[in-house]
Amino acid sequence: MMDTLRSIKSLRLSEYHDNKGFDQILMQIFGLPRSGKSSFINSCEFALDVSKFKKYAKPGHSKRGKSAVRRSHQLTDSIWMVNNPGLRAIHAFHDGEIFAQLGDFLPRDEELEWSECKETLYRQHDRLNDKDRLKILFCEFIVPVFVHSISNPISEEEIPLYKELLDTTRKMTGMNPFVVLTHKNHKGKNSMTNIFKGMGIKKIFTVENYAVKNHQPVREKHEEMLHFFIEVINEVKLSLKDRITPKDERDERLRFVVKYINRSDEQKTEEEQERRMREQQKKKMHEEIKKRHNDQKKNTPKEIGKASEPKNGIKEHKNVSETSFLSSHWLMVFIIAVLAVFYIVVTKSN
Ligand SMILES: Nc1nc2c(ncn2[C@@H]2O[C@H](COP(=O)(O)OP(=O)(O)OP(=O)(O)O)[C@@H](O)[C@H]2O)c(=O)[nH]1
Ligand SMILES: [Mg+2]
Repeated sequence: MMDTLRSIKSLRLSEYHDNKGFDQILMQIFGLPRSGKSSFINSCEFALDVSKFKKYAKPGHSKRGKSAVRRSHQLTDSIWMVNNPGLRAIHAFHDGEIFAQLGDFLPRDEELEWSECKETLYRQHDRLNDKDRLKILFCEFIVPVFVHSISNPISEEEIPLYKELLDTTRKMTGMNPFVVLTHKNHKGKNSMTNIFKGMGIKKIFTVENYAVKNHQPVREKHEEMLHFFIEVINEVKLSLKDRITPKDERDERLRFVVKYINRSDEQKTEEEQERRMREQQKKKMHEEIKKRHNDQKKNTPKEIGKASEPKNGIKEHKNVSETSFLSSHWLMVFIIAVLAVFYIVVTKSN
């Protein structure tokens, strides 16, 4: 255990041979309220430095209508954890605030309104192609860590929302989120693990956090936390091979977040366009029906006149000729009959 601890603490990402310019690992801790985010950060800190159990992680929430404060914690020379309390409910991520937090575009340790943050975000986005803009200050490799409590069951209907949140996080950060399941001793550990596996999550950790009332160091708990750090470090080293530069990645993340935020507006525009198209089609159909109706009206008197006439011209012709043929036929028979009677009368009288 001491060797593991030493290897974690001695990591210097800036000295790593293939670091692509990244010098920090930034674990972005996020999850629903009361999922155990603060306790997990405290437990991790404790595992790295037994002498230091912090009283209690400051609550991440703030006044209503304000953006939550993102508390940052430096754990080693190269490892930071940031507590992102922007996910207030599982259905409440579509405004994009949580992705702005995970992309590290919202200030740390400062309380700001989301609307103000959005303005700053847009200004940064507008300057993306500006050559004179300032150099970026952060060269951090972002590792998203989703914290969820086993005591908080996930219903069938909620699974797609969790999946969408985690998929979007993966698309933005380029890394499949790590999932930490707290309250390990609560029943339902296996089914919860399977739910996240079903969402495509590969790295799932179950932990029992230290708490204010219970922070006697326990070997098993410490090992759990250290195992988590080792897995994160290994994954970062593996992923570095496919990475570009910290600046380009940050720019890509910023484009992604702004597009995501605007996405709702785009969706609205698309819906409006669809609605207009449907209305136009309806109008066109209406006009056609009206036109047909008018045509029918115009044709009606003719049709009354033609009522006894057959509709098909050829048939009509046939009928006329048939009638005249029949009538001439009977006329002939009649004439022959008259002539025959006349002949009989004449011959008898002779
Ligand atoms: N039994 C047990 N309790 C835990 C565990 N993790 C957290 N808790 C308790 O759950 C409660 C919420 O934990 P927090 O760490 O404050 O959760 P949070 O996600 O930071 O909450 P907010 O900051 O309010 O969003 C606290 O009472 C913790 O002591 C755990 O693994 N096991
Ligand atoms: Mg908290």
